[in-house]
Amino acid sequence: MLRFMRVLALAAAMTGASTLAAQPMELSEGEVRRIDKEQGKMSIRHGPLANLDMPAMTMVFVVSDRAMLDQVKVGDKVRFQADKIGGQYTVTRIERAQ
Ligand SMILES: [Cu+2]
Repeated sequence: MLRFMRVLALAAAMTGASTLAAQPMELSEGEVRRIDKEQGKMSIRHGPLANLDMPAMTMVFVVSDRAMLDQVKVGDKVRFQADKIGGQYTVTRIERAQ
């Protein structure tokens, strides 16, 4: 019985770990269309965003860190992560696609 419980616990731990790993690290594809340094925003043409349940479109995001606005240029293909923070769609991570 004890051994059975251990196997169950291990299985639960492994399932939980793989679910966690699959979600937050996933980056979405996009292309920078506009950068507004005064407002701290950028417009991105993006593919489907699974975590926000959003289809592909071009839209404006705020950025969680204004330094991001200097890390990319208009026309750059990017990989990014976005989340809804305080009711605003926010880029929380962005990198230029290689
Ligand atoms: Cu969108």
